Amino acid sequence: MSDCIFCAIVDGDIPGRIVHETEHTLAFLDANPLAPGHTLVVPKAHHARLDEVPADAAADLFAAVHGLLPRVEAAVDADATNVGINDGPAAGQEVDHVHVHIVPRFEGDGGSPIHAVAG
Ligand code: IU
Repeated sequence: MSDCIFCAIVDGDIPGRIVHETEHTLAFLDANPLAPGHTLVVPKAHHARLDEVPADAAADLFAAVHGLLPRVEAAVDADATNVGINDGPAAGQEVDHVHVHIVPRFEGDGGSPIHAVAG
C-alpha cells in the first residue's frame, strides 16, 4: 500500500467515494467536507506540487474540474463554487498529492472567499 492517502484511493487500496474517473484523473468526495458536495480532483500519478504535474496531465486535471463543476453544483443545488489548490505546506496543503478542491457555496453560508487569506 502506498504511504500517500490519495495514491491509496487511486489504487483502490482504501475506499473513496468516487464521483468521476478518467484515464489520468480521479475525483472523490472530501472525507471532511467544508460543504455538502465538497469534491477533490486529483491526477492519478503522484505529484506533490502543481508545477510538477506534466502539462498534459494538468490539462486533463482542469478539464475534469471544468466538467465536474456544474455537475457538483447541480447535485447539491449550490449557488456558486470555490475552486482552489493549496499548493505547498505554507499555503495550507496537508496532503502532498496535488488536489483541486471544488467547494459548493450557498447564499448566506458564511464561508470565506479564497482571497480572504490574502486580505
Ligand atoms: P489540503 O488542501 O491538503 O489542506 O486538503 C486536504 C483535503 O484532503 C482536506 O479537505 C481533507 O478533508 C481531505 N482528506 C480526505 O478527503 N481524505 C483523507 O483521508 C485525508 C484528507 I488524510
